[in-house]
Amino acid sequence: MTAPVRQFLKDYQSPAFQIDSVQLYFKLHETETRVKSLIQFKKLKNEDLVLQGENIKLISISLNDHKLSESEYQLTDETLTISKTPDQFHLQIEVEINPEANKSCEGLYLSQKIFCTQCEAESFRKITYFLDRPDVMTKYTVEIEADEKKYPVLLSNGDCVEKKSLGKGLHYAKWIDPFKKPSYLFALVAGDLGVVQDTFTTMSGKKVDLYVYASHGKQDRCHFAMESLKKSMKWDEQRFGLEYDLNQYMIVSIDDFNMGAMENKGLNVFNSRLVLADEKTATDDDFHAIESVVGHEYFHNWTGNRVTCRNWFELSLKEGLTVFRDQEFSADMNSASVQRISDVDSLRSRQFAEDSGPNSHPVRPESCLAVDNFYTATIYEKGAEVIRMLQTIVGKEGFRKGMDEYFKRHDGQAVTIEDFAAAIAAPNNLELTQFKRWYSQPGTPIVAVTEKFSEAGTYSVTLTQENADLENQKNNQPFLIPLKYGLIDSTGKELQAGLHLLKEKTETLEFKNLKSKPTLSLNRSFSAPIKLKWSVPHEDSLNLIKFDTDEFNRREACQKMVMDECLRLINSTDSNPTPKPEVIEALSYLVHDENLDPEFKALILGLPFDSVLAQEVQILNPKAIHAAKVSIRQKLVEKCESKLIEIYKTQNQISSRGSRSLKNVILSILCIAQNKTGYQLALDQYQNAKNMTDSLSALQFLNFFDTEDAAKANLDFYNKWKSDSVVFNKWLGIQANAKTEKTFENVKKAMTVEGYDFNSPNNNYSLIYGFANNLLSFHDENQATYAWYCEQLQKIDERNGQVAARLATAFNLVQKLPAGLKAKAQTEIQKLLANDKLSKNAREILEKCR
Ligand code: HT7
Ligand code: ZN
Repeated sequence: MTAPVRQFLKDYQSPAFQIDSVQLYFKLHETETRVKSLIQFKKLKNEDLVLQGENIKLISISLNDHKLSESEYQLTDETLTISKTPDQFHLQIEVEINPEANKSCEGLYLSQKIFCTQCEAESFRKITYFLDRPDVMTKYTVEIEADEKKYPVLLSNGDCVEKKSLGKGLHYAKWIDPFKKPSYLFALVAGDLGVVQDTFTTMSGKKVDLYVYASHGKQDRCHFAMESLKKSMKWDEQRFGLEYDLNQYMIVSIDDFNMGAMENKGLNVFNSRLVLADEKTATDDDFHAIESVVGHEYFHNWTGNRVTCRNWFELSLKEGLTVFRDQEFSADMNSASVQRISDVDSLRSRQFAEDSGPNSHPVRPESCLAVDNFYTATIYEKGAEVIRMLQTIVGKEGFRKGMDEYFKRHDGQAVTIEDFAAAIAAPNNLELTQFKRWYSQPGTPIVAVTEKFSEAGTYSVTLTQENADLENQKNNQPFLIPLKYGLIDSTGKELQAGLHLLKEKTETLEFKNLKSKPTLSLNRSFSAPIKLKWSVPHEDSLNLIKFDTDEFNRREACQKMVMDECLRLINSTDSNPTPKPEVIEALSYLVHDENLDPEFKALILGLPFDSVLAQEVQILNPKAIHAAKVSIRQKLVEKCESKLIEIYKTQNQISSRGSRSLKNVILSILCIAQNKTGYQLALDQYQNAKNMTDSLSALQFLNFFDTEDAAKANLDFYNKWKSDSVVFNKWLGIQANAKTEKTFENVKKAMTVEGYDFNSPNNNYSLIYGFANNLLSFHDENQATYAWYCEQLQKIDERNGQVAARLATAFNLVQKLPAGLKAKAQTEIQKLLANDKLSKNAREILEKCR
């Protein structure tokens, strides 16, 4: 195998050829699909024509109708080169591919007897030879021929202009996409599918036909996705003035998919877990995720499809912006503060973790081995935060003007992050040189906060960007940090609120004529993705917890207080450290607060995720992390057991998302604390559950008890759902996340049960990757967890490098492991790297972890 080549952003060259149009003809067959293409080229630079192609068999190639002999082109494993071409010409290429043998979920493959494609980022080249790069955009005509019985539904991008029977059991469909697009947005689906249909009338009065396809019998679970689609279409018109441009929009649900979903023009392909939902099979969180991802893929139609990326280093141009748009959509459809809290929780647990480990990279990376490794929390979530900061700086209206300018300048083009920033800046007269460091400098900025109050009534706050290094010109220059803030007095009255743009390494803000030291609420709504280094006096925390008008910071004050307490317990040399009474007192105050919205109350009572705590310790000790959380829960239950049970019972009478959320947080508190009533309530909840939210939560909390009834519930759930691919994954997730002595054994057993498919990315993510994220069970010096994990990773890598690379990220925290575990992990990583067949995807991640 040839060593993978590192690609660099700085080496970008514009394409040497343009493609004026492409016609594709697919003769679908499970093992011998034929693809004929007719491609019209125009030469732009005096260079060879180099087409990309991988794992495809070339049958024939002609240039301007002249069949080329082998001496007239050069073929390698990855390219087809024609040295001398006319200025304008057409190529006809025929290739053969084997979808059934393709287990990578890239290119053209079969998922449960459905032909489907996944071309982003560089997998169109697994379908035919092409200029497979996002800055080559062209118009596609697609003809499909297939067995009429096995594949009655034949879909591609754009509009269906012809459908007919060909006789001999075959049929045919022709699709034309009137919009130019890059090859990564090409899609084809063929199968025996059920459908739910609806329409949407756009703001200019055009009727659009909407379809959600899924395997037969699952149509009833497609309605929520359809409603989400209609809401997304309306929202994009209202918020950004963006209207849908084709006559139809299709979503297809597929079981075998490497990621969440794909925004192919007019023909989205979705992982079934993000389409199929009804109360019986989907949790409230699933419904929320479906609404958000349906929105995300829909919003790509403008941010990604109409205006795309010049090359993959610019991926955040479309992903950061589209995540920002889907977050804003979800905030408008639900509670805005709850949405912001969840988005930041996810950012902290995924992106901050990534950014503090060996695979940290800037939002616009400068090099890579595998383009697929760009699909990270940094590109998506930090990218969205950068856009959000721009909106905070110019205001919602200014941002809308900038977006209008962006589409005016770049519709139909493949552009860069620089182009986007320039479009936002123009109508707002902004100078963005310093701001753009957010795109080029990796890492989470740390801002240290010190406060002073003088007798003369002046309150001053000094803010210092700790990782800014004025000597080092490269990656440590001060950021432009938009900080929303407020000052409140001891009665909770808001004295001032504003936005400060922190530009220098150190700045001091002064507020005069104050009667007493105010409480500072800083980085309200998480206006900048930073860490604050700040020891907040307990009275200030309480003041914020009780009175902050910014709901995000109200919850943040509580999280910070609990986080500091967890860290104190984790780092304590005491063998059985006890939580401070004032922390338990504050939590108890919140438990008793009758005025809190239930969903918000559930969030404010939540403890920081393990992965967030892990970022703050020098040496990872999952047992201490777990013990700290358990002890806080136990003390809280000791203090207010009856109130907790009362809240559970009251909320259990109400059928709403917020009530379920609060009741299940209360149940988890009781169960983690080994409370007997909690156990009984969890059993009752499991047995009487009317929806998946309740039954799954109960099952999860029963795992805290090693009882026969808990085991019975686990088996019952498995038996009920083993043939339902979406729900079966939830069961796998429960096995993986359990915090018991038997978790590792149970995970290994789960791989052998009926229903487990080692080729299914979802099964592997839920069980194997899920287990790696269970810090307590995975990082266990008494078990051979790493050897087992790497064995699975290696086997998966042979078929699917993308899934293997995701699994490899579990070792991002290897440097934090205690010596014994670190040595074990590194031995296993070295073994993987010694295999020269290891995919470049997994290699790139693991090389940084060793
Ligand atoms: N734009 C989509 C990316 C995607 C993808 C990338 C690599 C391999 C498989 C993939 N499936 C989907 C997803 C999105 O952000 O909308
Ligand atoms: Zn996306």
